[in-house]
This record gives sequence, structure tokens and C-alpha cells, in this order.
Amino acid sequence: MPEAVLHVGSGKVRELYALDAERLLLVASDRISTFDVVLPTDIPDKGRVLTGLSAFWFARTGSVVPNHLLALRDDGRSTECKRLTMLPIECVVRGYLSGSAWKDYVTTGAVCGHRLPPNLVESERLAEPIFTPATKATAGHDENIDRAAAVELVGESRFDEVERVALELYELAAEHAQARGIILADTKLEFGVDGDGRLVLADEAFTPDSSRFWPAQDYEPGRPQPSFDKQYARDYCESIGWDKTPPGPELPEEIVAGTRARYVEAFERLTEIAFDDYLADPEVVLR
Ligand code: Q0Z
Repeated sequence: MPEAVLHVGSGKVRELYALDAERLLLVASDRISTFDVVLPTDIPDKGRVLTGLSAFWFARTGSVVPNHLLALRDDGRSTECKRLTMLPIECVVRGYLSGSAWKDYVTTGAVCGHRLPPNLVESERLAEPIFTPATKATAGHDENIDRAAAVELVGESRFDEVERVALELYELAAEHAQARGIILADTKLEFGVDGDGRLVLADEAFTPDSSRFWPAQDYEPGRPQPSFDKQYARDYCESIGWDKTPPGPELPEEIVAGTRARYVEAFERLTEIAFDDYLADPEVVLR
């Protein structure tokens, strides 16, 4: 637990605290959610893997856009962040047709106003990545919105800026991941604005909780893809006939170990840093 600080928010698997007027502390837990339900069993070090990956990406994208990272704490799961005014949209970039985009495409032939070619199949790679913003739902799921709706929320010039920056960040990360056997199918980025009106990348970036990570060797368009990190847990939950309503099932130890190993494998493949080296000194991801 952090020092005496105000708890200012909870995500499903993360907590946010106020350090002072300018700084927040973002703490990633070891909780895992699947089928939108947080399971009662933790995955040891999951929060450290996600925190380390996010910091790794912040350190490598600073030339594209500034980010909120101020410091990485020794526990490996807490980051001190610059406090921003967050934009009221989720900035999603998709290189592959999956999830809600696949559903929208089947129904309408378009995703967030991007009309796509006919006869695409589920999980197909898109000719060009697309920016597909969504509203931030306080309850239930985010809703995909088109350019006009997003411009209503952030203004035209800010929209054009976040679209350009989000696409550039995705291309950089997806190319890095592809070269290491991981398809970054899509990603959700969050941006804020600092006191000088500058756009700043915030929250977490290019983690398996904010992105779809697919093992490249198993990629086969025309069906949903296995998740790099959560597939063992999902398969287990389905194998026991869980109806996907809360509470979720406890995970047996072999499923926990297999899932932890996949998170660590994603970290090591993407960063080329041994996870034990990260545990010994989290700042290795910043160098
Ligand atoms: C992020 C969230 C939660 C984790 C607010 N740098 C920032 N400045 C201002 N606000 C935020 C950030 Cl990151 C901010 N969230 C989402 C909630 C745990 C992230 F409970 N909310």
C-alpha cells in the first residue's frame, strides 16, 4: 500500500491515488478479468508485467508524444504520473478486424464511419490501421463512435492530433511486436492535456489488458484468435461450464502458473529484458 494518499479511483484491476495536486499514483494489481468478470484468483506478478511493459513503451515513444510517466517505484507495480485533464474518448487503433469492430462490420459494413471492403473475415488484417474512437462508459461497454461524434467531444483540431498520434504509436508498437512473434491486433490509448494545453499519453500503453496480443504462429484469419496471455484461463473457465456471470471460478494452480508464464513471456519477448532483472530493478525498462 502507498503512504497516506487519497484513493481517487478504481479500475477493474488497478487503483489510482492522489499524491499531491500535480501527481497521481497508478497501482496495477495481480487481478485478472475474463469475459468481463474479475476472477477471485490472482496471477502473481501480473501487475508488475503490465507496469513494466507500459513503462517500456513510454520510454520508447517519447519522441512521438510526451507521456504522463514521472517515476517507476521499486515495487515494480506503481507508477507516479503527471496529473492531466483526460480527453473524454478512448483512442482505439485497430490493425485487425476483431471484437466490437468485427460485430459492427458484419452488421453495417463499416467501423466508426470507416467503410471497409466487402467479404472481410473475422480477425483479418486491415489494409491500413484505422482509428476507431469510443465513448468512456461509466457502466457497461464503451460505444464506438464516428469522427463527427468524437469531434463533438474533443474538438476538430484535437481530434486530428490524437488520430495522427495514436496511429503513429500503434504502427511503432505493432511493428516492434510483430518482429518478436506477437501480433498487436488493436490497442486502446488514453490521452490527457497538461496545463500548457499539450497532448500527453496517459494511463497504460500497449499492455495485454489494453490491447489484443495474439501469438503470430497461431494466426489464422476466419475465426477468433487465441489470446497470448489469457487463453489458458478462458479455456479453463469454459471447460467447467461457468455461465460467465459473477462470481467467476477460482483458477487451479496449473492454470495460474501457465497464465503467469505467458505474461512473463510477453514481457520478455517485447522488452528483450529478463523479468527477474525487472524485479531486481524496475528502471531497467527505461534504459
Ligand atoms: C486515469 C484509471 C483507475 C487506473 C483518471 N495521468 C492522469 N491524469 C488524470 N487522470 C488520470 C491519469 Cl492516468 C486517470 N484514469 C483511469 C482509473 C485506475 C486508471 F481507477 N482515471
